[in-house]
Amino acid sequence: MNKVAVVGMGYVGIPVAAIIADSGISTIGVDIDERKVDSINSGKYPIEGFEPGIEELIERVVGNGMLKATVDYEQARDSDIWMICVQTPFDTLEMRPNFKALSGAIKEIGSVMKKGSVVIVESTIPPGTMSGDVKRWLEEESGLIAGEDFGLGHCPERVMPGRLIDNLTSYGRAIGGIDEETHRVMSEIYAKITSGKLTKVDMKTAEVVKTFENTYRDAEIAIANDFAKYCDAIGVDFFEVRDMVNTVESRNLHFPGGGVGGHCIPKDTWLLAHGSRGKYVPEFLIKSREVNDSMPGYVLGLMTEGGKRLGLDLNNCKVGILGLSYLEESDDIRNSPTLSLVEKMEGFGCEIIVHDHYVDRCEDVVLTESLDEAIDGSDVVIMMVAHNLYKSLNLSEIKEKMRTPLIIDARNVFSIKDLRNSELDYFSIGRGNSFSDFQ
Ligand code: SAJ
Repeated sequence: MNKVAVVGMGYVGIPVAAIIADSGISTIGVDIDERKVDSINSGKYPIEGFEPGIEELIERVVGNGMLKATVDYEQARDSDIWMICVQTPFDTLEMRPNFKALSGAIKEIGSVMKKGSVVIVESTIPPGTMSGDVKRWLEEESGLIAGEDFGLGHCPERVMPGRLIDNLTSYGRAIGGIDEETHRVMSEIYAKITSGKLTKVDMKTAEVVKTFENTYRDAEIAIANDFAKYCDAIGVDFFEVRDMVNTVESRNLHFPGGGVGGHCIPKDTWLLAHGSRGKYVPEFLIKSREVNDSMPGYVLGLMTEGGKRLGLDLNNCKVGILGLSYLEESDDIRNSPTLSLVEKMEGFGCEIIVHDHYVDRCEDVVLTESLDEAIDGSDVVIMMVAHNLYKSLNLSEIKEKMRTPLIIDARNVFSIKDLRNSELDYFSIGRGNSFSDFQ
């Protein structure tokens, strides 16, 4: 194979393209966002957040000409392999996948792809999508037949923010090919990307591997959230319990928190449920999703309970929320629990200021990069993301700056000991601290 095209220059597509280019294969990254294309072509990684090794890798492969990016699919016309790494969100209002990016990419590819090429989807999709929509769109657009004139495959991405290159080059992969020839080509290219085990399966099995992988995590987090609510209700410290339960090697209780965000976990349960096309409804998994979606509301409940106990008029107070991104040390605000919390607070008349030093713009909130602006004169400070910066905050200094000393720690950023010594009034999710802790 002489040339690979990777469509979708996001946090999945960029390292995929760069690692293939670094293996000595001429690679072209395609994206509709000119800003990203220009950034990559200048040897820069266009996404914020901490990604070890990515800057040097891009600089090297762009510098030696093995990787270039473009907005023009024509420039990738002679690619032997197409890899699609675009987002596949789920529309929870319409209760169906939003395939705008996927269908757009596939139709563009269909209009230029050459006979004998192989199209591989890395994006997470409902089981049955490859042999359904994807195959149909490609055949309609190209006039070619999948499995005869071109290869078709699904190799779900498994990268995790903060560990992109490490994951990509070490994790095993499900190689879901339409036929033996596609399996051969996929095995050859993925052997250049990862040292992990490559397992040949059919396309639907590969689709299920990925949706199960994330739905499983969603359910694990929901268990932690439900346990934490239980512990709060009866005055037990969930984290103390968690440490003891997890001493059993087959247990792995996760962490409770103010919600489950990102563009993977919150949607993959719905993609999985959609994929069974009514033949089976995974009720437990859907309930887990609902538990996780309830957490921003739970944070709001702690705030209103605390405000009531302190005689706060929540219609005339200032709330400082620390953390907007969905995950610590990230700038990604997709499905951010903080956005859900702010939306739920719209009914109140309070002033809300959101701080996040990783996020430089968001139209939906009043955003500041100044911690003082978020904390000074506030009646409530809500810790929604465990950014490292927040872990070094001094609680006594916070108390001095606040008008009313109410802290809601939704990410267990502060130790209970420090909170107790701070003379602040507080709630931490799962710490079982009823208001008897208030001085
Ligand atoms: N979260 C909790 N409690 C936990 C873990 C996470 O509330 O114990 C929250 C986070 O705060 C965040 C959300 O869940 O809002 C998702 O966090 P995540 O750590 O799952 O990170 P993601 O969304 O980047 O998930 C990705 C997924 N990787 C892929 O889809 C390829 C997931 O499968 C990985 O397990 C996860 O990274 C990872 O382990 O880092």
